[in-house]
Amino acid sequence: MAQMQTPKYVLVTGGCGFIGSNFVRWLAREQPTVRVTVLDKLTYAGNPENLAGVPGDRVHLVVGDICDEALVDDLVAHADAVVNFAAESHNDNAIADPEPFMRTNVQGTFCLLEACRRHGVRLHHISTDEVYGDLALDDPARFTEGAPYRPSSPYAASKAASDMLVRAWVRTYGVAATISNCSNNYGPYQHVEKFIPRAVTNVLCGRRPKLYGNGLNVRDWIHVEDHCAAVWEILSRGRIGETYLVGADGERSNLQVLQEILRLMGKDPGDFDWVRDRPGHDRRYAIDAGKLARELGWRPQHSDFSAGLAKTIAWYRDHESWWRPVKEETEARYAEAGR
Ligand code: NAD
Ligand code: TDX
Repeated sequence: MAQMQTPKYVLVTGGCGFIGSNFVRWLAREQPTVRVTVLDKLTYAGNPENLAGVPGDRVHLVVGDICDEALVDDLVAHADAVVNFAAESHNDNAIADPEPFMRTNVQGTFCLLEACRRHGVRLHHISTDEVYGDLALDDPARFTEGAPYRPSSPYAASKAASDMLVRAWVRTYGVAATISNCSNNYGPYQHVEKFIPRAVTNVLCGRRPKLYGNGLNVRDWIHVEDHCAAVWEILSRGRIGETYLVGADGERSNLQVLQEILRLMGKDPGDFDWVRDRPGHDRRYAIDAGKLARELGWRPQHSDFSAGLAKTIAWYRDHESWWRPVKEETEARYAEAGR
């Protein structure tokens, strides 16, 4: 059954994080009649400044936890759709302490599903390609919607668990939910703990970027704006109960990405440090987004990775006051882990 009704009141959880805040800004620009409530706990990864400039009549911020049953119940009751971006999202943090990942990613999704069930509200759940595990570097295959779940990290396992809950709530209770599993996003407002912003801001502060292991691990990069457009298409026109993979044919090794950053920033291609590998480091992710293209006509607009990267570097150069306050503590955490 197609979801034909365009939502007007959308609850965006995790809307002060990287992708959630890009989605709220995308909605304000592309769907100006939609009213948004953001529910965000403002963890280390959430920053209300990420919503600066979005007109106040379009977005309202509620600071709170997706595990808070009473709060979630009240907010869901007043929405006609929920998009769940709220999550603990960083693999290295999950390796150091998986507990918050189980709470927010698993318990929090359960709490949202129960509220959506009680109030008959549509849910779109944001997930990741990491639930499918990894592919060999020389494997011609890419992930499709039917690929088996084989998470290899605590973070991926928590996201896989949340997807399973969503599927079960659709089947058993008829909750009107969809899931999207996207590949690695890049763009403005990404926390400096993540690979691309970490490397760029390291160069900007005179530090050498760090490359894990042998640098040959492959990630499938997509610009965050393309992900946001895909989420809207699925939310407004996707088939209930379906999973859609989102990706932009952007496979590159970490070494290639880092050397492109160094080139664009006028540095020598060898100006980085090799550091010890991440335990359980997935080798390669690769997305086949054919279903999304065929069913909903979605196509990525930011197909020139170098151009997108150059704009992202310029954003970090122009927004030092945004990332500088958290840079030292982030690098101190990495130093403890030897990375
Ligand atoms: P992020 O860490 O930048 O943002 C997460 C946001 O959720 C923050 O604003 C944080 O304050 C909020 N949050 C955390 N716990 C919460 C809780 N208990 N209650 C309410 N709010 C809470 O993450 P991101 O990179 O924007 O990722 C968003 C979603 O997209 C996640 O579900 C992630 O798994 C998924 N995803 C991310 C990528 C990527 O490349 N970043 C790729 C695919 C999927
Ligand atoms: O300094 C670094 N050096 C490095 O080589 C960092 C921080 C990372 N890496 C490597 C590890 C990964 O192979 O770069 C790659 C990307 O690392 P992250 O930015 O930590 O992303 P990843 O672990 O691939 O997960 C991301 O994509 C899938 C998001 O953080 C997840 O939320 C999403 O689900």
